[in-house]
Amino acid sequence: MKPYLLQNEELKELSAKLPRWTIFPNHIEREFNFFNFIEAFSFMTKVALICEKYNHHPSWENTYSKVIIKLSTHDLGGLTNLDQTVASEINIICKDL
Ligand code: H2B
Repeated sequence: MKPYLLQNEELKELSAKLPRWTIFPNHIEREFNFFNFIEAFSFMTKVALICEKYNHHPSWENTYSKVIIKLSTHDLGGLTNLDQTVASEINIICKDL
């Protein structure tokens, strides 16, 4: 998938398309809370596979049962369709949260 910077109209629609993500000018971010570290790390493993599929990698942090994921496209200096796609797939694997 070739990345392109999201344009004004697409940025306006982003929060509706990505429930539970917070939209910032140059990145999007979501916090996930699990029951324990193993659940959190298992989730991170699934996310890693999604990221590898798109060759698009998050900035993230994990503290015990909490995972914070930040997505941005460093190569283009902003938010792209790749960030949106990866975030959508992450939302699919954690529908219940
Ligand atoms: N991940 C993210 N989040 N942004 C990028 O611009 C990016 C990436 N670029 N993963 C990729 C790797 C690129 O640098 C390599 C060379 O394919």
